[in-house]
Amino acid sequence: MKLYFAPDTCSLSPHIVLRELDLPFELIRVNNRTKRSADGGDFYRVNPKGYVAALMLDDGQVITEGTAIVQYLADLRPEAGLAPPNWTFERVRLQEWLNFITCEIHAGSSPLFNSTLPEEVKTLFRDKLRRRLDFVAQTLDEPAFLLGETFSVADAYLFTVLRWMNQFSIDLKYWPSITRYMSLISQRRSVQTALAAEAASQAVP
Ligand SMILES: N[C@@H](CCC(=O)N[C@@H](CS)C(=O)NCC(=O)O)C(=O)O
Repeated sequence: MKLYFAPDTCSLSPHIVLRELDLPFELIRVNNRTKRSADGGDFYRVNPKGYVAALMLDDGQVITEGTAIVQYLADLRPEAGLAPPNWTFERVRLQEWLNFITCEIHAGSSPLFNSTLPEEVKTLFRDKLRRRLDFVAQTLDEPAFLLGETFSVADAYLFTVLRWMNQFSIDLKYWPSITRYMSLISQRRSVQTALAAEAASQAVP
């Protein structure tokens, strides 16, 4: 398998999951501006939508959309317990979280990366994000992880998007349960090796 990624973006989530599962994969860096990938190609040929993450399987099929990729990966090694089995109510809870993270936090963050957006508009998006984080913080008051006592693919994704908040002047220290959570997740071997591999990767022109 090949994971097409760009450092510090949402592709960190499937990257962490690949390392949690100890699956063999190749990490291919993408330049999100030029849309060239480190394997010499036009990234639009891999993902016509032009964004990371994209997972190319050994038979050449490509899966896009982070929430689909992480569930596909978790189901390759169900014994690792990164996603509850399909057709269970717990799986619905996982999907509920993945959808919340992707629509409310990930997509809710996207406008804040736009430096040309007026400050008043950014304030609206920041306030909405803060309300979403209030809800996340309440959930994390009790169990260690989003689904309870064990790490799941939703945690890989939540950790990934929460890392962006500092850039938007949203200080996670405001929510002690989130601060604790970020520290817990950042200590995982999978997270540390994924971040180190991304930092060591060669930039693509
Ligand atoms: N709906 C997609 C969104 C992916 C996405 O937003 N990727 C960003 C990085 S976090 C990207 O590559 N943006 C570059 C672009 O859109 O040109 C998913 O959830 O996987």
